[in-house]
Amino acid sequence: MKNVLVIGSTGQIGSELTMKIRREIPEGNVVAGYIPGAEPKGELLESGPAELADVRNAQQLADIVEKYGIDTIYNLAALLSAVAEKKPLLAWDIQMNGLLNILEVAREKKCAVFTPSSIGSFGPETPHVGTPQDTIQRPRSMYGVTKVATELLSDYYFHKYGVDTRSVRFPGLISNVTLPGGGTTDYAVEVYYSAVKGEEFVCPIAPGTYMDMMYMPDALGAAVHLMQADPSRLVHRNSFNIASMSFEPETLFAKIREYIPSLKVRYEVDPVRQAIANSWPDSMDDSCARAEWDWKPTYDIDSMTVDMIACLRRKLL
Ligand code: AKB
Repeated sequence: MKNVLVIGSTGQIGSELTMKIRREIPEGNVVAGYIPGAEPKGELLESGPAELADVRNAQQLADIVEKYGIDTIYNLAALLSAVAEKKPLLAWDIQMNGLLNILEVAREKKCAVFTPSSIGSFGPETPHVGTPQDTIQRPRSMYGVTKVATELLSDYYFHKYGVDTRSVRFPGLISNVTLPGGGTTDYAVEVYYSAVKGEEFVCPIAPGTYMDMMYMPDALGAAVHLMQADPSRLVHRNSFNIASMSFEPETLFAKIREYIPSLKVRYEVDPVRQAIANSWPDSMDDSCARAEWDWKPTYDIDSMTVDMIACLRRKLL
């Protein structure tokens, strides 16, 4: 991995992943791909090249890969679960037609491709506790449908054409740099902002709803580490369960109150998000990722909370 294209570089994951790869591979070209209206700014813009990279424009992608000699593509273009339910055709266009364009460019130019999957690739019939690596995947949301299809299409390009596709199923990601938008797990980010700003938090997810969550530094580590893993050890490719913590909303709120006792929360459950959350795993079994490429998270709910609050206090106050 030397010359890298990050598609969706200004999003929640992309904004931090692009900077991490630039720091780790200073001799490479790490291109920040963006779409109009989501242009990179500040350090992201100044620390390396940036190019318009709309996944629906195959020629644009091929030109970037050619221009920079790209060997690895991180494809982070996606509508998250709640917004994909409102715009299912657009979600399909970005997530599936976009992926096909990327995989075709990768086949022709011999690039490796990372396209994240998600806990959203599971559905109501999936075993919810200790969700196995290989199990029933029958999601009922458009987001989930595109994530299962992403896994299958990525494996297809590996088996049929030898394209080096790899992926993880991300839990809800908690971060303090760029806000997520339109996800089911967003509450677990937003509550930290409310807590630090001293505002009441209105929670769209009901008490008692367990979901897998992860702190962004662990998620970024997984995305980089998997693409550098020894391919001869990989039994699976698209996609690996990865896990670090699983909690219900009230557990997170109690943890934040250990540091900010004044946090006020009111529940106003959003039926769309709640139905999606109910269909997702409570906790995934990530033993295959641990065995095949030594996956190991570093943060738990306590260390994440300490770091989130410290970072947001510096950013917001
Ligand atoms: C979402 O909530 O849609 C995402 C996800 C878990 O994939 N954060």
